[in-house]
Amino acid sequence: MWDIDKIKAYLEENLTESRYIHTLGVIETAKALASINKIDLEKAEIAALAHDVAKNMNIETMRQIIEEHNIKLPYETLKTPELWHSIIAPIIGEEVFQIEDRDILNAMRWHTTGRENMTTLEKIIYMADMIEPKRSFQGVEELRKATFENLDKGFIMALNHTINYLLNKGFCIDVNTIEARNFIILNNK
Ligand code: DGI
Ligand code: FE
Ligand code: FE
Repeated sequence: MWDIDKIKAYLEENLTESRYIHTLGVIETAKALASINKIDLEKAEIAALAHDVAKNMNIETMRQIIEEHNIKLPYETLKTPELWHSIIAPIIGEEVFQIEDRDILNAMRWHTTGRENMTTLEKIIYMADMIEPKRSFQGVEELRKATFENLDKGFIMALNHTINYLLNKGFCIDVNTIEARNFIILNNK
């Protein structure tokens, strides 16, 4: 079982101050969304607290951890280091924080790209990461409003926003991001 003080101490040691402040914002938003969507508040808090645990980790260290754990990834994920902190997060979650809950570990794992057929907790962490109070980008207010009205509606808007952003920047779009959007637009009634 996790020890929240141990997680906080690890984060204070390993995250920059601005990243820690972002994390506190994600906790606040995740708990609010959890309450609306009838999800366990403590699970939302732990997933939010730990989601960016590897964000400030050295790229070479992350590459090594991925290799050592023999994690099979689509080749575009392997070529996109911005995504690696989400692959490392559940490993630290399990091995260092003793988090055993699969839903929490998966919410940490999929917080950056999303994936097909996400649980409510996974969507909550994805959305809280994007709309926490410190986030400011064009359209964020509309996204906040939609997400608090209906999680899936906000999630579709968020995926559209992310894909548009990546296209405009000329970046590669991860296959999981595409699969997340295909799944939710085809299965959301
Ligand atoms: O870690 P945070 O900054 O809080 O947020 P995040 O985990 O959503 O990471 C954001 C970064 O991930 C940002 O640089 C864009 C990138 N990203 C998200 N989805 C994709 C992606 N980058 C690529 N190339 N492809 C994606 O599908
Ligand atoms: Fe992240
Ligand atoms: Fe984050």
